Amino acid sequence: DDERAWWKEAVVYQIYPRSFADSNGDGFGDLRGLINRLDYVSSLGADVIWLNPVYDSPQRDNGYDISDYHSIHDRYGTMGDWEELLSEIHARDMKLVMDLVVNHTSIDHEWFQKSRRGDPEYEDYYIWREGDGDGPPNNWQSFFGGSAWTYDEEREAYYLHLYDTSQPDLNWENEAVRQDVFETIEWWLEKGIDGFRMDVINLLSKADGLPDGDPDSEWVGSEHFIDGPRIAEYLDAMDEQVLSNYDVMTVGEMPQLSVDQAKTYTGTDGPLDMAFHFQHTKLDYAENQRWAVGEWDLKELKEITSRWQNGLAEEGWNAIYWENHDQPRVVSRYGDPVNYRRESAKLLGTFSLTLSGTPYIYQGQELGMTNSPWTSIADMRDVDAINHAKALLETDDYDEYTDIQDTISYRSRDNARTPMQWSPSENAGFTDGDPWIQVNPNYDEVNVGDAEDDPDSVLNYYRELLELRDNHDALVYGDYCDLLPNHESVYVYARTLGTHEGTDRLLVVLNFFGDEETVDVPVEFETATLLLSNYDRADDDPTTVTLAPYEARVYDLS
Ligand code: TEU
Repeated sequence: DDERAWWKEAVVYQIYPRSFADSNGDGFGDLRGLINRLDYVSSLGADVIWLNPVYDSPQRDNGYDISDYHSIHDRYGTMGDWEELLSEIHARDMKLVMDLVVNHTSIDHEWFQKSRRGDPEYEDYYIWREGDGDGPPNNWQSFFGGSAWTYDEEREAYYLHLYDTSQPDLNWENEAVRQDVFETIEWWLEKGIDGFRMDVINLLSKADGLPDGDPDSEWVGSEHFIDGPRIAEYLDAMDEQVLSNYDVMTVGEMPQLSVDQAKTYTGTDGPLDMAFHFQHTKLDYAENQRWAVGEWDLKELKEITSRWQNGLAEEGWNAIYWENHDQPRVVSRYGDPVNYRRESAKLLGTFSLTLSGTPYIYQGQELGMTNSPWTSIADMRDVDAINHAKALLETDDYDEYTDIQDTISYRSRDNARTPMQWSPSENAGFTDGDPWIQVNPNYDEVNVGDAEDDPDSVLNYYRELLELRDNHDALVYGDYCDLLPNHESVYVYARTLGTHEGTDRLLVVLNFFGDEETVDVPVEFETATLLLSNYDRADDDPTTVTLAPYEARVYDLS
């Protein structure tokens, strides 16, 4: 909707602290390293930093397994470092959004330790059930593979974990759990942060009786815990009791989110500002399977994008992204990392920065970082990829690791987690020690240092994109209209904003593949001027446009 708000005008830069910058040589990124690099983030033109979890954690799922919500994991630094980080971010006129992970905690959290011992105050903090005969209470699956239930010897019962076995789901039906979580949220807001990215926040409410799920669905059980029966009540209470007292932004991460649900969550009366959906991240699945890779189709991307752009035009707000710490690198998925790395990285960036919604850029995306050439599962660190590799080998379809190597390498979340590439020197300038995960060997070509010196770098193009968005309200508040929905390789859309001075209209023309393409655009654009292209272009007339491979152009008609 077109009501103004700072978080609608913002561009968010996501930082995965473990892989961003290591200041003390232990091979693990830290807060000091990040503080030292804040000028870089600010030079990009980013308004908000979303920081992945830095709370105390045994790091089984890289910090999404929290053992203490109120302290900083020691390898990241101290609370004092974090406070300095916040004030340095604010000093640069940027804002800080923290990750909120409250669907589950770590098994090391004090609440779980007390719960498993049957401490009366905490016994109902998690979802404990008796088994069904010799097996788990129901057929729900963990997102990381295998049953969503683990038997605990101490409590002599099963606990539910929709993610890793070390990530037990909190029991949101328990009022005490809700109040503890709300207090945690308030505690961080009082420290002065500017918002939250809420991990799997549409999974909090589980259906009564925890019934078996459809065994053929993509995630068995999900119809009983996605957008569950009490989710609106929980999130509305969180908003009323805490969030609404602060001028902060909130973005929900919501697996399997539909447009209708997004309107409820992010509309005027909804508890959140915006939400991440996943539909465009599944275009390269084969047969709806994450661990199978297929060809992707631009017409499907158009359908999905238009559905969300138009669906939330009046009510709700989009969060726009290609990459995050869970997604492989976008150039390796929807671009061409070999022949047109720069061009396709710029094209994909143009798409993200010219849509309606708040754009999110993941560290390294602005360099056109690519997937890593994994040669062995031993080099991988992601619990998700490692578990699924095991699970695939247990099926009858595959015999040995080489049969699944390509799929695991392509899909592993580790692709997003290789160290940020700062320079062509050893370990890409990320650390003086041994990095916790190997550096992508292309760092000698793809790195900040070289990109700074090159006017045609992906980095400098991203800077232009952010500036373009800053200068054109139509890119933030304008309507979206797909002008060429049936074309299989070129995407053309307009962003239009009526103001009292007149109409501000931008035209975005994107060739998503590696062949030259010629398209006609509507005659009203005859007089438009070219604002930006990822090729060196002088011609202004856009009525007939011949586009080079992965060419992107933005025209101004006002
Ligand atoms: O991820 C939740 C999740 O299931 C998706 O992001 C998933 O990875 C995606 O649908 C794949 O296409 C969140 C965090 O972002 C992730 O890092 C954590 O491992 C997970 O929750 C558990 O906290």
